Amino acid sequence: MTDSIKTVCPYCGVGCGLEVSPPAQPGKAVHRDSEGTPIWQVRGDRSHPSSQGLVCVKGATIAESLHKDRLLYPMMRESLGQPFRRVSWDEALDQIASRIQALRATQGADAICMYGSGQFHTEDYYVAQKLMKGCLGTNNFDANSRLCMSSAVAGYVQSLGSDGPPCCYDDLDQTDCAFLIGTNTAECHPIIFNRLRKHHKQNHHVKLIVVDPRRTPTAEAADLHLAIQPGTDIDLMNGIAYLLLRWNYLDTQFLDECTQGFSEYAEVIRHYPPERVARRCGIRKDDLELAARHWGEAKRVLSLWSMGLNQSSEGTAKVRTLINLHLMTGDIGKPGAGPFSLTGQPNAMGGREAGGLSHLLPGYRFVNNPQHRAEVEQFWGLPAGAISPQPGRTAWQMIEGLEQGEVGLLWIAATNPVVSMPDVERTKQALRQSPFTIYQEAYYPTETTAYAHVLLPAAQWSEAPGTMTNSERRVTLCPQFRTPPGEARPDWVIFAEIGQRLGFGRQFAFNSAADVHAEFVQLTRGRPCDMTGISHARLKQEGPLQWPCPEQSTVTKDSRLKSESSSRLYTNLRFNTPDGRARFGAYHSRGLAEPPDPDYPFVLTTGRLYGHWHTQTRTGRIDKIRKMHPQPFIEIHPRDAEKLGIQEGNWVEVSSRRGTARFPAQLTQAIAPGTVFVPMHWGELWAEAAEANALTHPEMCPSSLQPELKACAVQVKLLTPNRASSEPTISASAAV
Ligand SMILES: Nc1nc2c(c(=O)[nH]1)N[C@H]1C(S)=C(S)[C@@H](COP(=O)(O)OP(=O)(O)OC[C@H]3O[C@@H](n4cnc5c(=O)[nH]c(N)nc54)[C@H](O)[C@@H]3O)O[C@H]1N2
Ligand SMILES: Nc1nc2c(c(=O)[nH]1)N[C@H]1C(S)=C(S)[C@@H](COP(=O)(O)OP(=O)(O)OC[C@H]3O[C@@H](n4cnc5c(=O)[nH]c(N)nc54)[C@H](O)[C@@H]3O)O[C@H]1N2
Ligand code: SF4
Ligand SMILES: [Mo]
Repeated sequence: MTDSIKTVCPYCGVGCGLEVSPPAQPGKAVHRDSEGTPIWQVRGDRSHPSSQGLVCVKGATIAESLHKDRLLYPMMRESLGQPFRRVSWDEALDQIASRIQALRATQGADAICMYGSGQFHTEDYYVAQKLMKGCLGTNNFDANSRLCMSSAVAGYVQSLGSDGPPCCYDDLDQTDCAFLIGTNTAECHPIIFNRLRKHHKQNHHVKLIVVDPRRTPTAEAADLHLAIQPGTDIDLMNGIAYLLLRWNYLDTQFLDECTQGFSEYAEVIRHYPPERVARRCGIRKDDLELAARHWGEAKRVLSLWSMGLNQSSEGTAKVRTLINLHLMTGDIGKPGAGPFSLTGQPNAMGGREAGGLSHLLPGYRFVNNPQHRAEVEQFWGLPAGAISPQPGRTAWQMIEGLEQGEVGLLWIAATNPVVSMPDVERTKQALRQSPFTIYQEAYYPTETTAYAHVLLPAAQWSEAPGTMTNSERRVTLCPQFRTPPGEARPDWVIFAEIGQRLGFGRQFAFNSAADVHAEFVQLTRGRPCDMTGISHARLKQEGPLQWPCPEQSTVTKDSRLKSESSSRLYTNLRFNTPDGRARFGAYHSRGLAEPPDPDYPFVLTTGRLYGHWHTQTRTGRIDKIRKMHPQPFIEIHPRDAEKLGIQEGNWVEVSSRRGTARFPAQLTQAIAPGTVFVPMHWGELWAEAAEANALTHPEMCPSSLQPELKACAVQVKLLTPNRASSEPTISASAAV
């Protein structure tokens, strides 16, 4: 088709290529959604190396949500609860700029916070960093990736010397043993899972191990499912390490030449004999031994993980313990092997590259490194000392800052914290105290709208050009192919407008997203994520490119040659540490931050469903997906249900020390007794009192500062009389 456009799916970190074409095609009926509105047609892009033409239901239906319930104009109000009034962009931006100036003068720049998102383009991230960390001089920029990837980042940095998943999707076809831990890949990264599943089915020697307290669709496909007790991952992995050591499956040459710290680790794993580990994890000793046997015997072990490891009060330790296993057996830096963190959001990777957490600077740099700060200050044309050496507030620390009156302005963009933050009641209470909240969003309303003083309409994916990097470090250009509705503007343009109003004309004189990108990649020169060879023009011409991609990297027609240079990291077995050796991390598990007790006897875990995306701002507006997952629910084991007198479909009330929610019960053997599961997708606009985060707590990993969204203690009781099942409702009246 001549007038089709290639782009990347704006949902998950798999980053599938999409090919879109306009609603009206010559000689064909106009393509419309179920309500009759003409919409773009979407299909998989066969030429995209990451997905080879495949898409899941979310990517396939994306066009149905883009035009619905959009935020069209800037709006403002003096205080929460009042109606918003429409204002011009000039009025809104002038107000914001003068608020910022006033706060800098009275409370200092650290009273200003921005909370962004892995759904930004890299260009948005970069301009936001420059504004906050460079020009304002506060590192108070964090993103929802803090709730998502920060343990993976910390684990990679501490073990391998640098962030960056070392693997690529071709490894899915080349592994002998796939070890999936804390990831429901089948529902959350479906196109990766399809590829792995195919390889597994076609090659009988290939083993698939899944570690998850729930028997998810991912676990259903496994040769071995280890249904461990929530939070016992470190015990399990140290137990596997114990057996690898005992059975002598070590790669001693790799250990000697490429690693450091094994003897301290060997001291720790001595305490993990199989009987003890099996008991702690709640699994059979035979199964534990089988897992270790599979790992030890495989020539190439590929591990995949996501939130089951990261969202934990010991997330970094979990990630490092997994990396330890790879270091013991030398399963890294070669095809089919390696510790592969699956990124959740479409551009969480780009955020890491552009400095999108409160301790990072662009180009995999750190704010607490004087040389890194000096390099960035110089490049931005700012005086020495312009960038603060202190890491800024993390997502949750911004909430605490509001509570303490230390935050005077919170700018939220491309995330819906009133649903997705832990302890959402406390989050709402803190937002009610916020002197000035700016919310930059594509849709209206969302749950967070009710807590904003200023609403800024953002142009979303398809309406503004930019780039995104997927889990395998592959950068795809997302061209603009639709007109933004109303007065919506690209996120980076809004940030640059504020920068200019604050007197940084030179720093924000960008004419296009391509300009922003060209400047950003200069800051990656010589860094692990070198992208100086990537530009909008080259991406347009050649298609997606993987980093590292330094400037001199030549255009080669032979894609195998091209991928050999960048598809895997550490192929020379030199890591990014000062001595080039990877580091073992030796940890005992500290267990859950809030273990169950007689008052709150169940462990609640939370997560995702195949069709819905997070807080439903898009997928809740798509009929097909609403029908697929019509309402929230709680999964409970039949044995627990029986004790509580709960039958299938009964309404139950779930309470933690922080809040309460209500769900119809789904009885299933797929969850272990003592554990219950609730999907995270239903905020107060989509169902009554069904918020997973009404229950969760913000206790975090001391290293990554990522909250433990995967486990809290709850009580469950039958609600009588039974409430009739209420249809999910959407109303704009989120109370403040
Ligand atoms: N359909 C869909 N796909 C998505 C998203 C979406 O909203 N919807 N969001 C994207 C994003 S941002 C992310 S971060 C990813 C998340 O992708 P995943 O991490 O795969 O998804 P989750 O459902 O959050 O959690 C994964 C699994 O962790 C398990 N788990 C809970 N506690 C533990 C534990 O202590 N140990 C272990 N080993 N496992 C545990 C849960 O039972 C759950 O099955 O998905 C991405 N893809
Ligand atoms: N209990 C529990 N809580 C969780 C999790 C969990 O597993 N359990 N997972 C956590 C994780 S991993 C994540 S990633 C978060 C996700 O949580 P959120 O980030 O809150 O979820 P989204 O619904 O994706 O919110 C993105 C928002 O950005 C808007 N948007 C889309 N495109 C654009 C754009 O281009 N510009 C602007 N300005 N706005 C745009 C969307 O309309 C939407 O409102 O949730 C976290 N919270
Ligand atoms: S797997 Fe992820 S990137 Fe691919 S189509 Fe589905 S949501 Fe989009
Ligand atoms: Mo995420």
